[in-house]
Amino acid sequence: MKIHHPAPLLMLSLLAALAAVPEEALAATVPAPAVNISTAQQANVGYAVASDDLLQTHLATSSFAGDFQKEGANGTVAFNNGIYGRQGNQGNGGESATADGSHTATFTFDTVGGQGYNLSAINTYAGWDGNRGGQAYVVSYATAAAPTTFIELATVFFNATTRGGNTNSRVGLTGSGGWLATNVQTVRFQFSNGLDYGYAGYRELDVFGVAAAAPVPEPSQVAMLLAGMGLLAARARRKRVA
Ligand SMILES: [Ca+2]
Ligand SMILES: [Ca+2]
Repeated sequence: MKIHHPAPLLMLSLLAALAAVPEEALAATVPAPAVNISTAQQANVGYAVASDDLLQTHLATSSFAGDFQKEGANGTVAFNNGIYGRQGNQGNGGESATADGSHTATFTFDTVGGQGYNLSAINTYAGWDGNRGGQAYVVSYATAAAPTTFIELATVFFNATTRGGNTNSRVGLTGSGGWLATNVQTVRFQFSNGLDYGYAGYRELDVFGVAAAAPVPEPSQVAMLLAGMGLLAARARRKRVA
């Protein structure tokens, strides 16, 4: 007596069912990061900046391209020293990293935990004694799994219009309904041209987040697969009975 064994047929059916899933549905499981960008500016009053963000607590290395010390500004140290700095004359050692389209700042976090960091927010600040307080940059990140592949997170262009006295600006990036980015090992700022008065005087870059946990299978994907197998098995049973 020939025993009918449905297992190979089941597997083929399952593969066919998976292949039939529309491409849009598969793409939807890996959404592109949606970023909310907020901007603010104020005259003659600085901002409170953080000293406990990832660029101060979990930075391993940083690298820079460009002259960040125009007009005597103190340069790249200003990005992550937890200091906003005083109002008034920003040159001659004042708290600023001057930057425009020929400037890049790259920050790589430590590898404690081995999975990178999940970012919750990035806040950036610029200020000058008039008119260099805007911000323009593209911020990208690379993950722990692909540390040399940069993914663009957001393009910022905030031509702060406060004129007269001291210009101060704040730009805030947050994730729309979740993390800003996950498993991040490196964050890169590529500063842009186009602001009035050319370069801007950046006062601080605050990057917030927590160490990422080891990856686990997506529960929804496992559930879908099990449900699909159950359906096919039930169909096979009905066919055998008929
Ligand atoms: Ca600073
Ligand atoms: Ca900081």
